[in-house]
Amino acid sequence: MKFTRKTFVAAGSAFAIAALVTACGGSGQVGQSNDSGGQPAQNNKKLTLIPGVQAEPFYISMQCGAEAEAKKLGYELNTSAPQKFDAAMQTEKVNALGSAPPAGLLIAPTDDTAMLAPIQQVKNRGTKIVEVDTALKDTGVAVSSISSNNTEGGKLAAQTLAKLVGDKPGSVLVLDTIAGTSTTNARAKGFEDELKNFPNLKSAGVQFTQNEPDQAASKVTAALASTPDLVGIFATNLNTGEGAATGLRNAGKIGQVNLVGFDASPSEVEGLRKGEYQGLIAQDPASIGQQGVQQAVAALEGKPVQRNITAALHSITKDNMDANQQYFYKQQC
Ligand code: T6T
Repeated sequence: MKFTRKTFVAAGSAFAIAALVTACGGSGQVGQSNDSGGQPAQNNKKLTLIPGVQAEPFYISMQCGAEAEAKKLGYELNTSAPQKFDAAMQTEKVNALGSAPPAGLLIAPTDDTAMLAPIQQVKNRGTKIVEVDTALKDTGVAVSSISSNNTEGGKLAAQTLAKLVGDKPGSVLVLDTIAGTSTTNARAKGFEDELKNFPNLKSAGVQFTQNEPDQAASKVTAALASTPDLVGIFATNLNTGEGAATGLRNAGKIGQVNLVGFDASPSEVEGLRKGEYQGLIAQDPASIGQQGVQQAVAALEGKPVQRNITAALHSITKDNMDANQQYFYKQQC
């Protein structure tokens, strides 16, 4: 069955609308922040952003949105990014905030459990914590969390792949990053749950890739060898997508196995144009950074804070990509 522009745009619009409703207070709780971790909040007009990893277009775009908003609100925002998407490396960055931490910390925890203790320590010194993108399992630490609806994004990816494949029977592989990454784990789960609604499609399982494109490429090479009826791949983020495209290219299977990716990095966008991907689900990292700053500042200034904010997702295909360039991620602000 042909993958039509109408299908994707329609699904994407419904999605963006749902996300907007939530962002406007649909499921978020609004309340006065009185959460200072037992100490008075700092009042040094300083914010720090600790993303998941350095020099990666999703987080660069988030940083651009956060910096612009901080400037507008009269705050200074510094970014301190780990070299790899790794909890130990991110813990070093958190610990380096030391005994005089910023007033607000925007952080994308790389592990939903291992990052609890270091973040809690910063909170105990009076810093307001805002989660951007990923989140801790413990919902009592952050004053606010801003994230895409990742479960719904995974479901949308399954519906998209099912439409691409049509009635043909076959297997579908999911490439996740690391166990404990709240976002990609939710995307994989949403995808697997939704896949059960398409009886012609069988799950070939979820493979972890440690968020390394090379590992994603190898997993695809192995799956092509072990699963001759492989008809689709869902890559849960940009690194898994870039690796999957490499694996398909190396095997001469581009276009024969449908690839739906998450995110819209320059390399993924180029891959979509070339036909390596059949669909991308773009997030809005700049808006996640912008709203993260707004919530941190609201908490610091004793204004109402929204506990959960859902950022919009946008479905992009080759047909509609030129009209959706505003959702492509940046390499620099
Ligand atoms: O997909 C994003 C982000 O949402 C996820 O939590 C980790 O991977 C990315 O940064 C893309 O590489």
